[in-house]
Amino acid sequence: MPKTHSDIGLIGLAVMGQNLALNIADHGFQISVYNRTVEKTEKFAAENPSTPGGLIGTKTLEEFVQSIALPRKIVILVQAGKATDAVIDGLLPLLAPNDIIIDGGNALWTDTIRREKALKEKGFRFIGSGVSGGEEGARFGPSLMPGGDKAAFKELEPIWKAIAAKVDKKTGKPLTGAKPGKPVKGGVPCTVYIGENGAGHYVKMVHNGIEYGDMQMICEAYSLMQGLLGLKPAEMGEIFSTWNEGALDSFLIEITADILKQKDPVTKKPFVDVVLDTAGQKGTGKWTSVNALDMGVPAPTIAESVFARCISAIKEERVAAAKVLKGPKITKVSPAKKKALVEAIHDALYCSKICSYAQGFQLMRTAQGEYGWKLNFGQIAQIFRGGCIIRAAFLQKITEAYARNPKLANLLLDEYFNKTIQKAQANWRKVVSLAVENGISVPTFASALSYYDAYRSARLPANLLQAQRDYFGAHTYERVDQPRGKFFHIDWPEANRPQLDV
Ligand code: NBP
Repeated sequence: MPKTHSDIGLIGLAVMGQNLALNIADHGFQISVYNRTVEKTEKFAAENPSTPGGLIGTKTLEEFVQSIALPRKIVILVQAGKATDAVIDGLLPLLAPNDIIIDGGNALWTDTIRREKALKEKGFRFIGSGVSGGEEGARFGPSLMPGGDKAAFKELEPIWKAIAAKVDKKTGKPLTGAKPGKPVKGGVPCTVYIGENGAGHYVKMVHNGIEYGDMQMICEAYSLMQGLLGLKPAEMGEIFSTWNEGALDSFLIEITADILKQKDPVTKKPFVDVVLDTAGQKGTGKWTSVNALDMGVPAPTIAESVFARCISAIKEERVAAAKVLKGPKITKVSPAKKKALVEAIHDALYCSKICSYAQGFQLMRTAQGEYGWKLNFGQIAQIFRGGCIIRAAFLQKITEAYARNPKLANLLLDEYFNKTIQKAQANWRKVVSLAVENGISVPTFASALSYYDAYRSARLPANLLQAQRDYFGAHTYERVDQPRGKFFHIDWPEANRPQLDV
């Protein structure tokens, strides 16, 4: 018998909404669902007549709202942007004070800040929750990054904790094996209250930026093995499987191994060889990079991963350019050196990954100052361990680093990461040099190395740069022999006159 009122409601029955609704119902919560196109709701409800909690399909927004227990919890999972605003506008006249709207889409965090403020003024509560893990995560356990009204999240928390991915308490490894109607039992849920207003969506955005970086770095490792060693996809698949047993153990390495071993069902050729080399994007990597530029935080590796997709997209132009622009001929590495080179590429990937995460966490650290959030970076790394695309054993090391020092200025300064890079950097440099010598594009490996070298430089050539700025624009400069914050200017055409303190 269905309850008279559902525990929660969900609007938007595309991939994410359907899977999250089934996940919620699997955990014994009765859920009402609504979709703009009514046929989708009818089909979805008809296909899922007997979930543990119960799924109630509704045809109108009025019917949907009335079917949910007060104060209502309503999850929106529609296209981010205008669609989310349209759904909220439609809901508002139907809601009661204190009802809670939860936006689970990939909203821009500034939109979430705006929506939370506007809804609070009208007496409603708003949570912007990052939902990571794609279709599979939504169905069997996503990583959930809720931000917004803290008291409202307390009311949502039992459901969010129930449906989130779970990791083993001791090892931090994701608990797998969930099936429809049979979620995993026990474990630590991959969700925690992130912070006020847009904090959850901000952290989700940076997660996606880091994901862009991880994916591009893996592609560069693949490209190097192919170019320098001439390895076949299946051989590389085996290497990635081996890597997945060690420090690089992660979802993305695991699926890369699977992909490289996969044959194309049509031609029986290696599957990767028949996939066109143009990558799409939905914008969260770009948002992360634009925000890094806006806040003046160096996140070059993440930005390079977005640009790598941009350059991949201009396929026809590249094909034409390839006929005109010449580079060095690739010198294949001898088979005797294969093992050492594979190990070096592994190390280059791991070091680059550390730098990319260091940049992502720097972004979150700066944003918390900008928006007055109190972010717990160790906990954030912890909830990335299960459910989401960047889940990796490596995240445990980040949690441990912030446990050692919650005020850590940069992950690179943590003893584990510092020692790891010290041990591996000769290999990293060798790989980037080989890539440059052989004309193989490695934008993230190279930019991560450059970031590392710049970050560890007590003196950069910006002295010359600032002098140039003073020369053409009278932008002034600080001096090495004077306290910071004291500015000087030279009247350049007559530079030998005594300098001015401005
Ligand atoms: P989409 O982002 O493709 O959105 C489709 C849904 O939005 C449909 O239910 C559609 O209703 C509804 N919708 C649109 Br479009 N305009 C609407 C409007 N004006 N009023 C009401 N409903 C409207 O779905 P998705 O891929 O499931 O993603 C949902 C959210 O989750 C997005 O914000 C996405 O960025 C985020 N996300 C997606 C993934 C992923 O792997 N796909 C992962 C993590 C987060 P209709 O059926 O009537 O057209």
